Amino acid sequence: MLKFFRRNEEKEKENTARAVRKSRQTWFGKMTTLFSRPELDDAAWDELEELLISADVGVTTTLKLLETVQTRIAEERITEPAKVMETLKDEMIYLVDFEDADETLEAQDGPLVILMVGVNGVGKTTSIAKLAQLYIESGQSVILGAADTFRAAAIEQLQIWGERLGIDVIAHRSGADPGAVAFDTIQAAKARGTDVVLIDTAGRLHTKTNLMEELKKIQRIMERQEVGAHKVLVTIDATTGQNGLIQAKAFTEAVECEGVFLAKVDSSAKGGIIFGIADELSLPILFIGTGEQADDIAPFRPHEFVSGLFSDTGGSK
Ligand SMILES: Nc1nc2c(ncn2[C@@H]2O[C@H](COP(=O)(O)OP(=O)(O)OP(=O)(O)O)[C@@H](O)[C@H]2O)c(=O)[nH]1
Ligand SMILES: [Mg+2]
Repeated sequence: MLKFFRRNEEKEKENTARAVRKSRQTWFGKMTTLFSRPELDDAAWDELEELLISADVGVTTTLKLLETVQTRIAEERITEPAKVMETLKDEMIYLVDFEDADETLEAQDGPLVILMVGVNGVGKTTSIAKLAQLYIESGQSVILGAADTFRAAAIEQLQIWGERLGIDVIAHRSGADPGAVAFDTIQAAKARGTDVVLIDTAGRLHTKTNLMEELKKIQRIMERQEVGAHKVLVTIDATTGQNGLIQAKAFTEAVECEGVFLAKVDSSAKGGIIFGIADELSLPILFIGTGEQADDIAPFRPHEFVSGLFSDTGGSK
C-alpha cells in the first residue's frame, strides 16, 4: 500500500482488527473451531461450505474457493486440518490481492480526481471525509466537490466535513447540475494547484436509469478535463452483503470503476463479502470504513484482513 498512507500503522491495524471482530465472532471463529478437529470428514467440508456462505462469501465464490483448496491439498498431500486452514487462508488472500492496487489512488500532479458513487446511504460522503483526512495527513492538498445536489442537506453535510477538516468545498445551490459542480471543482483545483479532488455524488438506486445516465455524464465531464488522473470509486455498505454486491455491479457496468471503498465493516458480520466483491466485480477493495469518524479508515491489506478474520483472539463466542 502507498507509503504515504502508512502514516499510522498501529492505528490502521487497530482499526482493521476492530472492524473484523463481528465477522470473526460470528462466522470465521466457527471455521477456526472446525479446523481444530483431528480430521476433516465430508460433514466437516459441508459445514465449512455452509459457514462460508453464511459469512456472505457468496455461493459461486465459496464453491470456487473450496475446489481450489481441495485440489491444492490433494496435490500437496495435506491432511492436517490446521494446514488445510492455512491453505484456505492463502487462497483467500490470493483472491483479494490485486497487483498494483496500492497505486490506484496515488496523488499526482495535475490533480488526482476521485468521483465517489454508490447507492443511497452506503457511506459515500463519510468515506470522502476519511479519504480527505488521509491525503491531508500525508501532505497533499485537497478540495471537495458537492455534486450531491439532489438530497436536501447533502451540501451542508459535506460543508460541515470541510470545516472540520479545514478544506474548501465547491458547491452550487441545491438542485443544480452535478456535472457543473464537478467541472467547477476541477477548475478550482487546477487554478489553485490542489493535489486531490474528491467529488461527492447523490446516492441512487442502481435500477434508476436516468440517474445512472447522470453519473455517466459526470464521468464524461471529468474525463474531458486535463487532469493528472481520474478515478471512480464505488462505495459498498458491508452490512448489506450480497445485495450490496448486486447493486455495486450495476454501477461498475454503468461507469468505469477503479476500486471499492467498503464502508461499515465495523457494523457487519458479513466480512466474507470481500471475497465476493473481488471475485465477482474483479475490483480491488482499496479502503475499509471502520466507524463514523474521519480517522475510522484503514487501507485494505489482504493479509492483515484475512488473518484478522481467522485470528483466535476474541474466539468464536
Ligand atoms: N459504523 C459505521 N458507520 C458508517 C461508516 N461509514 C458511514 N457510516 C454511517 O452511515 C450513515 C450514512 O453515511 P453517509 O456518508 O451519509 O452515506 P451516503 O452514501 O453519503 O448517503 P447518501 O448521500 O444519502 O446517499 C451515516 O450515519 C454514517 O455515519 C462506517 O465505516 N462505519
Ligand atoms: Mg452522501
